[in-house]
Amino acid sequence: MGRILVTGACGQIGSELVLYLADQFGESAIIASDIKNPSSFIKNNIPFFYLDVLDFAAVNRIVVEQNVGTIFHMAAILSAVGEKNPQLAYQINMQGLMNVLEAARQHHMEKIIIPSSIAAFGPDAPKDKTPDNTIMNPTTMYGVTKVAGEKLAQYYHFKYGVDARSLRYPGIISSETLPGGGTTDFAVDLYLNAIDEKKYTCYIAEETVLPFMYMPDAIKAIVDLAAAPGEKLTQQVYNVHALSLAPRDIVASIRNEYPSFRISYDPDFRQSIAESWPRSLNDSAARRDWNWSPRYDLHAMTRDMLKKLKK
Ligand code: VAH
Repeated sequence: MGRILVTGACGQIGSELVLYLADQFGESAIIASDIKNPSSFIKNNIPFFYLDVLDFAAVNRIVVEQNVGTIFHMAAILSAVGEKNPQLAYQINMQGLMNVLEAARQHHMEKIIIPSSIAAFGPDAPKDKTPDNTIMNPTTMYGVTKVAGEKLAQYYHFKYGVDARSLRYPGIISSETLPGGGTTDFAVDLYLNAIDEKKYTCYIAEETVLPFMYMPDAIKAIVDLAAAPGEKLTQQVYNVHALSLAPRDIVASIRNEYPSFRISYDPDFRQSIAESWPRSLNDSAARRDWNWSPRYDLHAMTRDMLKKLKK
């Protein structure tokens, strides 16, 4: 069994995924990599390498020299930052993925896990219980790279037999690492400002419903998809769903512990991105094929978030 490489390991999901994988498989089985300072992994004795996923030679070198069998490819530019620099987002999200898939092909790696996103859907997809397979006309460069990335991974699977697996994440809420420039970052900002007893101006309208997932469930989903026996998988890309929440739902939940939490709403360019996405996803295939099911409801998430952020 080869070692597990996580790209984008300093990101919101990557940083918690690395710690979870090290706990499951042992620190020496994991290689964390990113282009940012890896402070937490050094403390946890997890091997860290500087890795720019645009550098194909560097990706190949780390795969060969470190005996990598599985890659969790978390390095990407997210939706809001991507709209500020669409060309960079395309370059990193597409060429980075191509480099990882090519390394998997050339070195016959065991599997590649690639997070996709609800951003792969556009305004003309069904808004509620969006199916795995439907109209996909994303209106952000990030969404374009997610749809294209899903198709590229499927090509590498059918043409070369690469075991590439994807799940479409909703907005992720977490306490350990700040989100990296997504449209859904406001959800984490709400908790942080409540803890600091600061008034928060939310850039998404209070009634705008989006799919969300608490980080422990997001980690469970990607690790369970990776661990699923290949013969159980009937598709390569899976919707996963947990919570459908509007800002006002999260605020109400926070006010159970912080009744004086003050909020105002001032939608910006990210409002139109949010409105182009589904409100909920049909994840029946993930539940059927690899037993997906979330554990956290809104109140359990809020209690755990506030407890962790207070530390
Ligand atoms: C973003 N957090 O906002 C990411 C995610 C569904 C949203 O892909 O871009």
